[in-house]
Amino acid sequence: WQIPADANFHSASFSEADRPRVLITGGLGQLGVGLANLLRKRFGKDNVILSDIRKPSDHVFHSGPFVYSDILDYKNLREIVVNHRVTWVFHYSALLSAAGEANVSLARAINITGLHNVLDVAAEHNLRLFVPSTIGAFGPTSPRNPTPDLCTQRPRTIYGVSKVHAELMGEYYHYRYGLDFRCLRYPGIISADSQCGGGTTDYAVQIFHDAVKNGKFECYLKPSTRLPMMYIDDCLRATLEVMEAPAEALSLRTYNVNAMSFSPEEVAQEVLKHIPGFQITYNVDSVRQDIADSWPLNFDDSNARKDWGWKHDFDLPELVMTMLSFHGSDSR
Ligand code: AKB
Repeated sequence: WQIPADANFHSASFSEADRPRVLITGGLGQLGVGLANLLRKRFGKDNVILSDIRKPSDHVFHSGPFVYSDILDYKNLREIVVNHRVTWVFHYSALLSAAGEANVSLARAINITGLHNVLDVAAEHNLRLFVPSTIGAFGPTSPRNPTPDLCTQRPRTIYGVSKVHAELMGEYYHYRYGLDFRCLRYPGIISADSQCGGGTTDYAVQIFHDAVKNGKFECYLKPSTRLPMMYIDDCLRATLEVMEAPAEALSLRTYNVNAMSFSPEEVAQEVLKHIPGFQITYNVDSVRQDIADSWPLNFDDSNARKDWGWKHDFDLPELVMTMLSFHGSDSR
Protein backbone atom coordinates (compact mmCIF):
# COMPACT_ATOMS: atom_id res chain seq x y z
CA TRP A 1 0.00 0.00 0.00
CA GLN A 2 3.08 2.23 0.08
CA ILE A 3 2.64 5.55 -1.75
CA PRO A 4 5.15 6.27 -4.55
CA ALA A 5 7.82 8.78 -3.48
CA ASP A 6 6.99 11.39 -6.13
CA ALA A 7 3.32 11.29 -5.10
CA ASN A 8 2.50 12.26 -8.65
CA PHE A 9 -0.05 9.60 -9.28
CA HIS A 10 -3.73 9.13 -9.75
CA SER A 11 -6.15 7.22 -7.61
CA ALA A 12 -5.70 3.85 -9.24
CA SER A 13 -6.24 2.03 -5.94
CA PHE A 14 -9.55 3.80 -5.14
CA SER A 15 -12.77 3.07 -6.99
CA GLU A 16 -15.07 6.10 -7.31
CA ALA A 17 -17.25 4.75 -4.49
CA ASP A 18 -14.25 4.21 -2.18
CA ARG A 19 -12.68 7.59 -2.63
CA PRO A 20 -12.81 9.71 0.51
CA ARG A 21 -14.65 13.01 0.37
CA VAL A 22 -12.29 15.39 2.09
CA LEU A 23 -12.75 18.65 4.00
CA ILE A 24 -9.69 20.76 4.88
CA THR A 25 -10.27 23.38 7.59
CA GLY A 26 -7.99 26.43 7.87
CA GLY A 27 -7.27 25.75 4.21
CA LEU A 28 -5.65 29.10 3.41
CA GLY A 29 -2.80 28.68 5.89
CA GLN A 30 0.69 27.42 5.08
CA LEU A 31 -0.31 23.83 4.29
CA GLY A 32 -3.92 23.68 3.08
CA VAL A 33 -3.56 24.54 -0.60
CA GLY A 34 -0.57 22.21 -1.06
CA LEU A 35 -2.45 19.41 0.68
CA ALA A 36 -5.52 20.02 -1.49
CA ASN A 37 -3.36 19.76 -4.63
CA LEU A 38 -1.88 16.46 -3.47
CA LEU A 39 -5.24 14.99 -2.43
CA ARG A 40 -6.98 16.14 -5.61
CA LYS A 41 -4.43 14.23 -7.68
CA ARG A 42 -5.16 11.16 -5.63
CA PHE A 43 -8.92 11.34 -5.05
CA GLY A 44 -10.17 13.63 -7.80
CA LYS A 45 -10.64 17.38 -7.83
CA ASP A 46 -14.25 17.48 -6.71
CA ASN A 47 -13.66 15.17 -3.76
CA VAL A 48 -11.47 17.66 -1.89
CA ILE A 49 -13.04 20.79 -0.38
CA LEU A 50 -10.86 23.59 0.93
CA SER A 51 -12.41 25.82 3.58
CA ASP A 52 -11.51 28.92 5.54
CA ILE A 53 -13.08 32.08 6.96
CA ARG A 54 -10.99 34.18 4.57
CA LYS A 55 -11.64 34.90 0.91
CA PRO A 56 -9.55 32.76 -1.43
CA SER A 57 -7.44 34.15 -4.28
CA ASP A 58 -8.83 33.69 -7.80
CA HIS A 59 -6.30 30.95 -8.42
CA VAL A 60 -7.34 28.94 -5.34
CA PHE A 61 -11.03 29.55 -5.97
CA HIS A 62 -10.81 28.24 -9.54
CA SER A 63 -8.61 25.24 -8.75
CA GLY A 64 -11.32 23.24 -6.95
CA PRO A 65 -14.21 23.35 -4.45
CA PHE A 66 -13.96 26.04 -1.77
CA VAL A 67 -16.47 26.82 0.99
CA TYR A 68 -16.72 29.20 3.92
CA SER A 69 -16.36 27.37 7.19
CA ASP A 70 -15.95 28.72 10.69
CA ILE A 71 -14.83 25.98 13.06
CA LEU A 72 -16.27 27.98 15.97
CA ASP A 73 -19.72 27.56 14.40
CA TYR A 74 -20.79 23.97 15.02
CA LYS A 75 -23.90 24.15 12.82
CA ASN A 76 -21.92 25.54 9.90
CA LEU A 77 -19.41 22.72 10.22
CA ARG A 78 -22.11 20.06 10.43
CA GLU A 79 -23.92 21.52 7.42
CA ILE A 80 -20.79 21.27 5.28
CA VAL A 81 -20.12 17.69 6.36
CA VAL A 82 -23.73 16.66 5.64
CA ASN A 83 -24.23 18.60 2.39
CA HIS A 84 -20.94 17.44 0.88
CA ARG A 85 -21.07 13.92 2.33
CA VAL A 86 -17.61 14.43 3.85
CA THR A 87 -15.78 11.31 5.09
CA TRP A 88 -12.29 12.62 5.95
CA VAL A 89 -11.35 15.89 7.69
CA PHE A 90 -7.90 17.49 7.85
CA HIS A 91 -8.18 20.04 10.62
CA TYR A 92 -5.60 22.76 9.95
CA SER A 93 -7.20 25.78 11.65
CA ALA A 94 -4.91 26.96 14.45
CA LEU A 95 -3.02 29.94 15.82
CA LEU A 96 0.72 29.12 15.91
CA SER A 97 3.14 29.51 18.81
CA ALA A 98 4.16 33.19 18.72
CA ALA A 99 0.73 34.38 17.54
CA GLY A 100 -0.84 32.40 20.39
CA GLU A 101 1.31 34.13 23.01
CA ALA A 102 0.23 37.48 21.53
CA ASN A 103 -3.48 36.59 21.80
CA VAL A 104 -4.10 33.82 24.31
CA SER A 105 -7.90 34.03 24.36
CA LEU A 106 -8.16 33.80 20.58
CA ALA A 107 -5.72 30.88 20.57
CA ARG A 108 -7.78 29.17 23.25
CA ALA A 109 -10.97 29.64 21.23
CA ILE A 110 -9.57 28.48 17.89
CA ASN A 111 -7.20 25.77 19.08
CA ILE A 112 -9.35 24.30 21.86
CA THR A 113 -13.03 25.20 21.34
CA GLY A 114 -12.65 24.81 17.58
CA LEU A 115 -11.10 21.40 18.04
CA HIS A 116 -14.01 20.32 20.26
CA ASN A 117 -16.45 21.18 17.46
CA VAL A 118 -14.42 19.25 14.91
CA LEU A 119 -14.11 16.22 17.21
CA ASP A 120 -17.86 16.18 17.85
CA VAL A 121 -18.79 16.50 14.18
CA ALA A 122 -16.25 13.79 13.31
CA ALA A 123 -17.53 11.40 15.98
CA GLU A 124 -21.17 12.09 15.09
CA HIS A 125 -20.61 11.41 11.38
CA ASN A 126 -18.07 8.61 11.65
CA LEU A 127 -15.30 10.58 9.92
CA ARG A 128 -11.60 9.85 9.70
CA LEU A 129 -9.94 12.86 11.32
CA PHE A 130 -6.39 14.19 10.94
CA VAL A 131 -5.18 16.85 13.39
CA PRO A 132 -1.59 18.11 13.15
CA SER A 133 0.37 18.41 16.36
CA THR A 134 3.88 19.84 16.64
CA ILE A 135 7.30 19.90 18.27
CA GLY A 136 5.63 22.67 20.30
CA ALA A 137 3.67 20.02 22.22
CA PHE A 138 6.86 19.41 24.21
CA GLY A 139 8.41 21.69 26.81
CA PRO A 140 11.50 22.36 28.89
CA THR A 141 11.11 19.18 30.96
CA SER A 142 10.79 16.89 27.92
CA PRO A 143 13.88 15.00 26.76
CA ARG A 144 15.19 17.19 23.93
CA ASN A 145 17.74 15.17 22.00
CA PRO A 146 16.04 13.12 20.78
CA THR A 147 12.42 13.57 21.88
CA PRO A 148 10.50 10.26 21.75
CA ASP A 149 6.78 9.83 21.06
CA LEU A 150 5.91 9.11 24.66
CA CYS A 151 7.54 11.27 27.32
CA THR A 152 6.86 14.22 29.64
CA GLN A 153 4.84 16.94 27.86
CA ARG A 154 4.63 20.17 29.85
CA PRO A 155 4.70 22.92 27.17
CA ARG A 156 4.67 26.56 28.33
CA THR A 157 2.83 28.13 25.38
CA ILE A 158 -0.93 28.18 24.83
CA TYR A 159 -0.20 26.65 21.41
CA GLY A 160 1.64 23.73 22.99
CA VAL A 161 -0.99 23.25 25.69
CA SER A 162 -3.75 23.25 23.06
CA LYS A 163 -1.87 20.68 20.96
CA VAL A 164 -1.32 18.31 23.90
CA HIS A 165 -5.04 18.74 24.57
CA ALA A 166 -5.80 17.87 20.93
CA GLU A 167 -3.61 14.76 21.06
CA LEU A 168 -5.26 13.57 24.28
CA MET A 169 -8.83 14.41 23.24
CA GLY A 170 -8.40 12.74 19.85
CA GLU A 171 -7.02 9.62 21.46
CA TYR A 172 -9.76 9.67 24.09
CA TYR A 173 -12.45 9.88 21.37
CA HIS A 174 -10.71 7.04 19.57
CA TYR A 175 -10.77 4.71 22.57
CA ARG A 176 -14.15 5.88 23.93
CA TYR A 177 -16.19 6.30 20.72
CA GLY A 178 -14.11 4.55 18.05
CA LEU A 179 -13.24 7.81 16.26
CA ASP A 180 -10.60 7.16 13.57
CA PHE A 181 -8.27 9.90 14.85
CA ARG A 182 -4.77 10.25 13.37
CA CYS A 183 -2.19 12.83 14.38
CA LEU A 184 1.38 13.70 13.40
CA ARG A 185 3.67 15.98 15.36
CA TYR A 186 5.17 18.18 12.67
CA PRO A 187 8.59 19.83 12.91
CA GLY A 188 8.93 23.40 11.55
CA ILE A 189 7.59 23.18 7.98
CA ILE A 190 9.43 24.96 5.19
CA SER A 191 7.48 25.93 2.10
CA ALA A 192 8.33 28.11 -0.89
CA ASP A 193 5.02 29.20 -2.37
CA SER A 194 2.92 29.49 0.79
CA GLN A 195 3.56 31.84 3.68
CA CYS A 196 3.48 30.81 7.29
CA GLY A 197 2.77 33.35 10.00
CA GLY A 198 2.96 33.64 13.76
CA GLY A 199 5.33 30.71 14.25
CA THR A 200 8.71 30.34 15.93
CA THR A 201 10.21 28.40 13.02
CA ASP A 202 9.13 30.99 10.39
CA TYR A 203 12.71 32.31 10.05
CA ALA A 204 13.58 29.13 8.15
CA VAL A 205 11.06 30.10 5.45
CA GLN A 206 11.89 33.81 5.30
CA ILE A 207 15.68 33.33 5.06
CA PHE A 208 15.44 31.97 1.49
CA HIS A 209 13.26 34.78 0.27
CA ASP A 210 15.53 37.46 1.77
CA ALA A 211 18.73 35.71 0.64
CA VAL A 212 17.63 35.77 -2.98
CA LYS A 213 16.06 39.21 -2.87
CA ASN A 214 18.54 41.12 -0.69
CA GLY A 215 21.57 38.85 -0.18
CA LYS A 216 21.11 39.17 3.59
CA PHE A 217 18.79 38.15 6.39
CA GLU A 218 18.15 39.31 9.95
CA CYS A 219 17.32 36.38 12.21
CA TYR A 220 15.25 36.63 15.41
CA LEU A 221 16.74 33.42 16.90
CA LYS A 222 20.31 32.96 18.17
CA PRO A 223 22.79 31.37 15.72
CA SER A 224 22.97 28.01 17.51
CA THR A 225 19.22 27.46 18.07
CA ARG A 226 18.71 23.97 16.69
CA LEU A 227 15.18 22.81 15.80
CA PRO A 228 13.66 19.89 13.85
CA MET A 229 12.54 20.96 10.35
CA MET A 230 10.88 19.42 7.28
CA TYR A 231 10.25 20.40 3.65
CA ILE A 232 6.55 20.78 2.83
CA ASP A 233 6.50 17.96 0.25
CA ASP A 234 7.68 15.49 2.90
CA CYS A 235 5.14 16.87 5.38
CA LEU A 236 2.18 16.50 3.02
CA ARG A 237 3.23 13.03 1.91
CA ALA A 238 3.60 11.93 5.56
CA THR A 239 0.10 13.24 6.21
CA LEU A 240 -1.42 11.32 3.32
CA GLU A 241 0.53 8.17 4.21
CA VAL A 242 -0.62 8.08 7.82
CA MET A 243 -4.22 8.70 6.71
CA GLU A 244 -4.03 5.81 4.26
CA ALA A 245 -2.25 3.40 6.62
CA PRO A 246 -4.33 0.38 7.63
CA ALA A 247 -5.61 0.87 11.19
CA GLU A 248 -3.92 -2.35 12.31
CA ALA A 249 -0.50 -0.91 11.34
CA LEU A 250 -0.88 1.95 13.82
CA SER A 251 0.49 1.15 17.27
CA LEU A 252 -0.04 4.83 18.18
CA ARG A 253 -2.54 7.48 17.16
CA THR A 254 -0.05 10.36 17.56
CA TYR A 255 3.37 10.03 15.90
CA ASN A 256 6.50 12.20 15.71
CA VAL A 257 7.71 12.67 12.12
CA ASN A 258 11.17 13.98 11.40
CA ALA A 259 13.40 14.90 8.48
CA MET A 260 16.32 17.14 9.48
CA SER A 261 17.44 19.37 12.31
CA PHE A 262 19.45 22.57 11.91
CA SER A 263 20.30 25.95 13.45
CA PRO A 264 20.25 29.40 11.79
CA GLU A 265 24.05 29.40 11.43
CA GLU A 266 23.97 25.99 9.72
CA VAL A 267 21.28 26.90 7.21
CA ALA A 268 23.10 30.20 6.54
CA GLN A 269 26.32 28.26 5.78
CA GLU A 270 24.42 26.15 3.28
CA VAL A 271 22.84 29.22 1.65
CA LEU A 272 26.30 30.82 1.38
CA LYS A 273 27.42 27.92 -0.84
CA HIS A 274 24.87 29.12 -3.43
CA ILE A 275 24.79 32.88 -2.83
CA PRO A 276 28.34 34.21 -2.40
CA GLY A 277 28.46 37.12 0.03
CA PHE A 278 25.19 36.17 1.73
CA GLN A 279 25.11 37.62 5.24
CA ILE A 280 23.06 36.70 8.28
CA THR A 281 22.75 39.03 11.26
CA TYR A 282 20.98 38.41 14.56
CA ASN A 283 18.44 40.51 16.45
CA VAL A 284 17.01 38.17 19.04
CA ASP A 285 13.30 38.26 19.89
CA SER A 286 13.11 37.00 23.47
CA VAL A 287 9.57 35.60 23.14
CA ARG A 288 10.42 33.37 20.20
CA GLN A 289 13.87 32.54 21.59
CA ASP A 290 12.34 31.33 24.88
CA ILE A 291 9.84 29.22 22.97
CA ALA A 292 12.54 27.68 20.75
CA ASP A 293 14.75 26.96 23.78
CA SER A 294 11.99 24.81 25.27
CA TRP A 295 11.43 22.71 22.13
CA PRO A 296 13.11 19.49 20.92
CA LEU A 297 16.51 19.69 19.23
CA ASN A 298 15.88 16.41 17.47
CA PHE A 299 12.82 14.24 17.01
CA ASP A 300 12.79 10.46 17.42
CA ASP A 301 10.35 9.23 14.77
CA SER A 302 11.32 5.55 14.81
CA ASN A 303 7.72 4.43 15.48
CA ALA A 304 6.43 6.18 12.33
CA ARG A 305 9.24 4.57 10.32
CA LYS A 306 8.54 1.12 11.77
CA ASP A 307 4.71 1.15 11.77
CA TRP A 308 3.78 2.77 8.45
CA GLY A 309 7.08 3.09 6.59
CA TRP A 310 7.75 6.82 7.02
CA LYS A 311 10.86 8.00 5.16
CA HIS A 312 11.78 11.60 4.39
CA ASP A 313 13.24 12.66 1.03
CA PHE A 314 14.68 16.12 1.83
CA ASP A 315 17.77 16.81 3.94
CA LEU A 316 19.36 20.24 4.37
CA PRO A 317 21.31 20.41 1.05
CA GLU A 318 18.26 19.41 -1.08
CA LEU A 319 16.03 21.74 0.92
CA VAL A 320 18.31 24.73 0.35
CA MET A 321 18.70 24.01 -3.36
CA THR A 322 14.95 23.61 -3.83
CA MET A 323 14.03 26.74 -1.88
CA LEU A 324 16.62 28.93 -3.61
CA SER A 325 15.69 27.75 -7.07
CA PHE A 326 12.02 28.40 -6.31
CA HIS A 327 12.82 31.97 -5.32
CA GLY A 328 14.68 32.45 -8.56
CA SER A 329 18.33 32.04 -7.58
CA ASP A 330 20.30 30.78 -10.62
CA SER A 331 23.26 29.68 -8.49
CA ARG A 332 22.97 25.92 -8.10
C1 AKB B 1 5.51 27.28 15.05
O1 AKB B 1 6.68 27.67 14.92
O2 AKB B 1 4.71 27.72 15.88
C2 AKB B 1 5.06 26.15 14.16
C3 AKB B 1 5.33 24.83 14.78
C4 AKB B 1 6.70 24.30 14.89
O3 AKB B 1 4.43 24.18 15.21
N1 AKB B 1 5.71 26.24 12.88
